[in-house]
Amino acid sequence: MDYFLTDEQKMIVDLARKIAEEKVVPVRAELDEKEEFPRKIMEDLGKADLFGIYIPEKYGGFGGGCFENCLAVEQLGRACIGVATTFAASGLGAFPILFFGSEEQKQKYLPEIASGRKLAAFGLTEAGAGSDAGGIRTTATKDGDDYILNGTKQWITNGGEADIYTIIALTDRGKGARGASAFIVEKGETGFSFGKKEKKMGLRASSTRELIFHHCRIPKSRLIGREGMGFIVAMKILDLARPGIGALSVGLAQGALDAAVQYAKERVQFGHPIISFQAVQHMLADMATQTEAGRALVYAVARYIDSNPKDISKVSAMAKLFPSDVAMQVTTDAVQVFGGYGYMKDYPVEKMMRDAKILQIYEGTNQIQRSVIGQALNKEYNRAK
Ligand code: COS
Repeated sequence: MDYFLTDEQKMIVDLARKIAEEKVVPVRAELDEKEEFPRKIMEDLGKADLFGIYIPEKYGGFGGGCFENCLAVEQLGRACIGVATTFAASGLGAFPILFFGSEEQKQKYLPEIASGRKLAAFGLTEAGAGSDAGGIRTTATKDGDDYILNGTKQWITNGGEADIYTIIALTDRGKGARGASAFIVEKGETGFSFGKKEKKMGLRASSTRELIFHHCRIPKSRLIGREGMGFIVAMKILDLARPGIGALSVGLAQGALDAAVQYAKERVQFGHPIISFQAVQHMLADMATQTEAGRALVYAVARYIDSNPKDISKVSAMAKLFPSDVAMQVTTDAVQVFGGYGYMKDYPVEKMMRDAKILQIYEGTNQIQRSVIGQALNKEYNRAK
């Protein structure tokens, strides 16, 4: 399909694809096996200026938007979503500063993130606050010109590896979600440490770790926006980031489809390549159709978001929900096309199927996405009455 990309957009695709094929594919199985953080690959992405895609030129970026970011993420996801998630999570960590930060905060942090010199991470989730993001308990107590943070964030992507953390904490416990505020915390700050590194089913190249705040004192200049805006900041940046998970999903599905088609052409049974059998062809046809439908949805939503519409929650949830369900189905079917070989670690589809599961869980489970879409429909139809 031709999505009528501009020359600059084609360049992003080619660049990300080259790095994915030359730097990621050869090491992805080893990174997965050793649960190793892809530091060298992040440096390569930094040198290629890919971390700056969505950051305005005045802060050292390329000045692109959600669509350009999705194009890069898709190509990385095609090779390994552990690597692609590491890249994308730095964007998620940067978004609160980019969209809600002061000029001073943008000037201080965005050039470092755009160059890839520093990775960012976003800290919202806690042990008791996953889907119920408003249930966080980490506090930020005002003390003179400072805030003092206490609490533990859980399952934070890029935890321990990132240098810049955007954290949602309660400045007014009595107000629940409306008492939440967003802050910037830097690695190495006194009272800020990292807990256990999680051992995961998939996405094993990506670091997932606890962030522990114990009387962590930060200056008040690190508050993003105003006190009480934290929950809205979190919801809005998740709206902006969810199509990126859709793009990761499309990339993964495409990677699994590519592997399955290639294998089906080579594998001979009953005297013929298995791609000549209708049962296999129909599976591949469904995989290809679903993947293309996911891509078309992600591209359309990302382009729509870049037109700065007022409310993107519903379409953003759709752009995460549909492609991630597709990625789970397509990777599962890819293993089926490979048969017994697909279940072995010798072929990439085994890892792809393990990796796919997280796409239906992180950045809001697919049940939460359906709730967001359902609630938006309810509102729209109330308005229409
Ligand atoms: N954009 C702007 N404002 C939003 C919003 C959005 N996308 N979603 C909610 N809000 C606002 C609401 O309008 C409401 O404002 P008021 O208090 O002024 O009325 C406020 O936020 C609370 O909204 P709501 O009552 O809908 O919040 P809930 O606690 O019911 O939670 C969900 C809403 C479930 C959508 C939210 O908790 C969520 O997204 N959970 C998943 C979290 C997640 O994705 N975690 C992944 C880890 S982070 S990588």
